[in-house]
Amino acid sequence: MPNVVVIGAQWGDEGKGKVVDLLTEHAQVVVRFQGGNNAGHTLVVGGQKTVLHLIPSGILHAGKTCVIGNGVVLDPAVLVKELDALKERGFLKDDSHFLISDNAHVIFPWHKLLDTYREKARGVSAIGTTGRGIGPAYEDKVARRGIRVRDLLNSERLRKRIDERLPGVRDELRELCRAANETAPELDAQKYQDEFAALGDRLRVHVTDVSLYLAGQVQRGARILFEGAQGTLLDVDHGTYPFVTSSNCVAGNAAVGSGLGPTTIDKVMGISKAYTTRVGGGPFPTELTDETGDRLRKVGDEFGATTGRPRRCGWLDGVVLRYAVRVNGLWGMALTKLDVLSGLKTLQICNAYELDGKRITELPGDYEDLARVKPLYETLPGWDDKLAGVRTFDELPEAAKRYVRRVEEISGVPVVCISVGADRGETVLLQ
Ligand code: 2SA
Ligand code: GDP
Ligand code: MG
Repeated sequence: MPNVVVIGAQWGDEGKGKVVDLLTEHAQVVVRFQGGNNAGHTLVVGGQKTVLHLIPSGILHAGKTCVIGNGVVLDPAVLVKELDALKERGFLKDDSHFLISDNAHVIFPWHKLLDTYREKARGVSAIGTTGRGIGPAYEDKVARRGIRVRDLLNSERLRKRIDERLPGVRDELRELCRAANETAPELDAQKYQDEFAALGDRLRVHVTDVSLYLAGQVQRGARILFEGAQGTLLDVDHGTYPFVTSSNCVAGNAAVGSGLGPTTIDKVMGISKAYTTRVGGGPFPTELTDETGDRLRKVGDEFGATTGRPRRCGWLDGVVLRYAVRVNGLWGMALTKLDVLSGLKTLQICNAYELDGKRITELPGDYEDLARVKPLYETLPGWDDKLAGVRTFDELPEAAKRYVRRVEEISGVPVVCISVGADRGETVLLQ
């Protein structure tokens, strides 16, 4: 296997965790390069479920190195909890198999407060964030006032950074709380210093120059797997702005967020569900607010892996997939949750939109236009057979084969993997 980037081709939760876990067998290093613990990546192995928020989805494989790149925003308390839980279960025996970039930015409690109060202030136009402080932490990074993992390793420097940042945070929180008729929470610099310096001490053994480490691995011929979080349509540049997350989720950021050059990347694999989901606000042309949508949510167990929020569900959107192919340079697609469609008499795939009476086949750039489009569907026959036991393409019912082939035609890339259940083994490999 060459160096592969795994990217969500929709609005996240496509099953990236499952696919990365599966592909880790053929890699030596797995890297998260953007996002933070807004992500919820679910792995099921032998019926046992693991939900990861920060640690790369290769962690269940002994002997592989999992890496958090500079592009991630890191909540150290969440990370320590995740590490402890995995160690308790017997994973991560060797500390040198988990590395954190010294340049990754840190999420502090005030980022979460700002996230929550800003969402409240937005009222009906709230983004529907996960409340994990992701946006405010990335803002601080870009504003050149962020606090990085390297700062946690020196308590005095950490205090200096906290003292520099807190006055501005206090002002903004006071404003937000005044508007919400609430009392602004107290922010205690000493407490933050003590708490985060202790977390820094705990993580110190894992912290390193990740760019340098990865370059050495590439030189040695190790295969690197890059694990995207969220999805293409949540990308801050290429997604349905402003209803997006605050990082670049597309494949190009795998290089920036890990400190490797783009020439390191050989292939980009997109992950798409056999239908579509979205959590949070923003346009979603193929959304189903009827009983079919409810059925997809129930059968697909579509609830947020981080917040538990019900996910919005709808038909597969081919316009979105073609867009994801373009902006990520996808080589192939893994099609997940095909089993969830079993039992539906007919299936719909959107292949174009109607906007102001005109048929369009590309995603409109303006989210308000996207909110107005009417999806144009083609109808395909469904199938009744349960798919969980299927392991080869030939074993699929004819209607399911036809559905997969149509996805390939519409998206323009081959379906290289089909997932028919949450478990690692419930997979059909086509290439
Ligand atoms: P944020 O918190 O600032 O990144 O939120 C901004 C938007 O990005 C969406 N977002 C997500 N969408 C799908 N899945 C995500 N991870 C969790 C999961 C979500 C959950 O795996 O299920 O548990 O609710 C994720 N993270 C961010 C978010 O909904 C906003 O629309
Ligand atoms: P990620 O964020 O892209 O890693 O995806 P999530 O873990 O948030 O959501 C995907 C959900 O679908 C998880 O609960 C997975 O266990 C589950 N899942 C993944 N692939 C399949 C599949 O092929 N069939 C079914 N039924 N569930 C799946
Ligand atoms: Mg998820």
